[in-house]
Amino acid sequence: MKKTFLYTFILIASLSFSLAQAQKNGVSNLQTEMLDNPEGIDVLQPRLSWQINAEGNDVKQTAYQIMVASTLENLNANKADLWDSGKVTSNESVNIIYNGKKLGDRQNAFWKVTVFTNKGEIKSATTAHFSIGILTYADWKSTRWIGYEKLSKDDSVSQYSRLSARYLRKEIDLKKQVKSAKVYIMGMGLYELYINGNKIGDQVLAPVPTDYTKNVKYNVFDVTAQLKEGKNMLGTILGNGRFFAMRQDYKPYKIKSFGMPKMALQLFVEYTDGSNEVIRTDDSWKLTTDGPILSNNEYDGEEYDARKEMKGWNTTNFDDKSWVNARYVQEPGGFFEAQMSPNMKIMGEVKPISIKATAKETYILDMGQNMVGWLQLKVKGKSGDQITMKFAESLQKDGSLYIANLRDAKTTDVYTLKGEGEEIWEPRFIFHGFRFVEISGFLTKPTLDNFVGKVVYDDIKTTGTFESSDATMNQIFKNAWWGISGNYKGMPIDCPQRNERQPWLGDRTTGAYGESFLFDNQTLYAKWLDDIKYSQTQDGGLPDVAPAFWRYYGDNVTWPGTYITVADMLYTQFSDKEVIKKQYPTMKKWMVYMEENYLRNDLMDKDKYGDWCVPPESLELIRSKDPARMTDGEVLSSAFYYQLLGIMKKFATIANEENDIAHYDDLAVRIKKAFNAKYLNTSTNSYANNTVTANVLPLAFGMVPENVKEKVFQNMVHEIEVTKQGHISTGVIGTQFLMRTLTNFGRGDLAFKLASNKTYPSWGYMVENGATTIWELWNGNTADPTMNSQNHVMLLGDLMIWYYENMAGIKSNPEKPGFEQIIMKPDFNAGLTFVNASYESIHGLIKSDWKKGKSNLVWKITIPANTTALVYLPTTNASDVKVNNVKVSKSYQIENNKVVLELPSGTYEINANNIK
Ligand code: RAM
Repeated sequence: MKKTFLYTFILIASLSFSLAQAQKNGVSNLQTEMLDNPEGIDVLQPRLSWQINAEGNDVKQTAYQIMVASTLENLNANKADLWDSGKVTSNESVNIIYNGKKLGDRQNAFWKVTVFTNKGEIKSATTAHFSIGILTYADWKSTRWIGYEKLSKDDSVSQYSRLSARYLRKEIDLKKQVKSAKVYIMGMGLYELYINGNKIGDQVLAPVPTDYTKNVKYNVFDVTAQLKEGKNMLGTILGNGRFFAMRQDYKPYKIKSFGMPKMALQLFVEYTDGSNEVIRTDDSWKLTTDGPILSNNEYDGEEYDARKEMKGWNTTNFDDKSWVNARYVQEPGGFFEAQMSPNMKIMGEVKPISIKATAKETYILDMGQNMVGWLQLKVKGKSGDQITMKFAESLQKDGSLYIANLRDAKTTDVYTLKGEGEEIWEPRFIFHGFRFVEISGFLTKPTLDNFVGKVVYDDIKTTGTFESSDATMNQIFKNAWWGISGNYKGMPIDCPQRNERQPWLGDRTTGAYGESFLFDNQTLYAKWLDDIKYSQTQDGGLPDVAPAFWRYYGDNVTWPGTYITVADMLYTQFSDKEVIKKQYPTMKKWMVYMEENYLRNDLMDKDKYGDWCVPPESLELIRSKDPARMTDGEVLSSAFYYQLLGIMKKFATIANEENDIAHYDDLAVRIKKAFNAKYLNTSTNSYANNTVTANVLPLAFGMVPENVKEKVFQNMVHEIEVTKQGHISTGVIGTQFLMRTLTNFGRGDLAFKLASNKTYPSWGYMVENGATTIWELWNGNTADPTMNSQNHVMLLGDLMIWYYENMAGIKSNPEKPGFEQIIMKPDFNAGLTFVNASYESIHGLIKSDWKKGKSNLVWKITIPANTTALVYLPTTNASDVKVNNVKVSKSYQIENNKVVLELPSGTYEINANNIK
């Protein structure tokens, strides 16, 4: 089967070739490899990107020519019947907007590009392909939503809601030979689709969750190869996901539910004789709720009775007499759109490291890693035997599961055997956050081979690697990788284990930026910005959780402001201007709403969470009540709002809304003035009650008057270094700016101390106490369990940004976003002796591998084709520097006692002596 799931609107054709070879042998020998190949998209003007992977140095694009054709044959014959851009003199290679003939519903397009460089011309040897989704509602009109909206006998709508999965089947008779076929499916909350017994696609827990009253995502698959002339069977299983919500009767005012699972599907078939047929959901589809999945609830787990398996239910050879006809049901309410962000997939496997017997027939399995996904089980036994698996993140002292921090999530899967030899099972519609599993029901001791952990997160590439001379920092990086990936669930959630798992905005304000170095999270976050946009109230308010599965519209600045900072991340890291243009009106509406309702005396007087989760005064506490540790809400919200005004000013230019700039400027001036008047104490050179957070925000946002800047910084350093003895005292807010601000003001060494600390409170303390992910609380091993997740990413703050930008020296120049220019300025004196890091940017692979001796530096770097880098060396003397063994003699600058080279693309080894 051809993978045709829609997951990106950026089509990247990667041209990999050797330029030297190209020039010698001519362009016909070039190898071209396509990275992404989606079959459909939801916009009429898709954006096209390509990467040039060249071996030689100094490769610059001078022009390009894009050709887009309606068939592959046309494209191969150079008949660009949709668009021939002509030769465009430009160095742009990412996000080129399609500008050809108007594309229509389900239109196919094939494209290729010729790139002209200063070293010769390159043609893509293969082609990329996309197709447009269903853009008009009229095309869905005669497709009916079907389902079954009754509870079966074991179902319940309760605190622990239970609902059996819905199985649907429909036999279709294709009278002629199939030329091509595509299926468009909306299966709510979660679906699995089969044709003639084969599962379509490798996605799991699809589609991505949304507020289904606002928008409903459809997935698309090319199923030409799965269909045959004659009888075929379509089958689907529907699970609950976020649709039929967990905790139905528990705080219904807070938790949204959307009803019972339902689906709509269209299958477009084109026959070889040119005729067409469309198969749609209607009430001739057969349905049963009496299948093996007895219950599926994201918080509580899945129950499966293999004795109820219906062999062949999704093939034509099956007797469905006991099934009923599906019922017509109400539409979910939201508009339908193609899913442009990735679904989840099984992204890896974890083999358990130990199994220990506890009580009779009960075992504790250790996966060796706090992971997110599920456990595959292999078992032999009698029909009716039952295996129960309960999941938790850690153990208590007595070796039993620590479940108090799961709150009322049952996190238990139950498998009932059919008794037919070796049985292999894994759940379909749930996930757990766990390292340990308590297993009961085995009659003889199971071995490690009975279990495999399946790692489930969004199908996105890991883009970053990082290794340094500090083992603690390296382990923190690994923990961050596990924590970030595990919490990608079609939206960024806060935690994967307890009865929460919500897409909290405040957890990602700056985190999303750090994450973008580790993962290609562009489409995931572009989707999330839509979720936030759709959750806006009529008057302009934004929630703290979006999609607003929990209705939290508390009006504050720090959590909803994430809408703007994440858009800024997409611009800086991925050069995405369209996202800014799209979201600008709703962002502005929120800014105005907050100003009109909460700006008093030029300060923003609205905050809800404070500097969430600072290290508290006692190790058992969740949140501090000590006024000396907490930062005034007005300080947080005013400083944040000030920062957002600066970002909005930048966005106004991108969105062609320059008229707004004067107001942003004026407001910023007023807020800064009022903020300093009220909170800056010029006798102590500190802000408010002198928490690190109260000082770091104005320093980071440029609010501190020039004449006291250095003094305020030194005062903050004193707080960290002396008062807190080199430890963190910030929560979710302050930690977002701490590491970069320390480094930018010249104390990278203190930032390094915080990053490599092993004592409380620190990230290293988590590592020392066995963490394999990042905790929700600095005191996560001792705090009250009612809010104490062991897999939460919000305390990472700006740590990952600091790893890349300040330690590795891989930073996108904000003036030339998307790494079109890379600022390579590591702090070589912070305390590390080597860093070896890489980042796959939208322009190609960037590498920074440096090693420091007593007075010399060896630095190997890779700069992708069509980009440049500003390379900062820790010496004032250019004659101490050699690039690829050649002394630097000209074309360099001196900036703040550093030699700065502007290097074109390529791979270099730089040697510097007498470094400072
Ligand atoms: C808890 C979690 C979450 C945070 C909110 C405010 O639910 O810690 O991550 O954003 O509080």
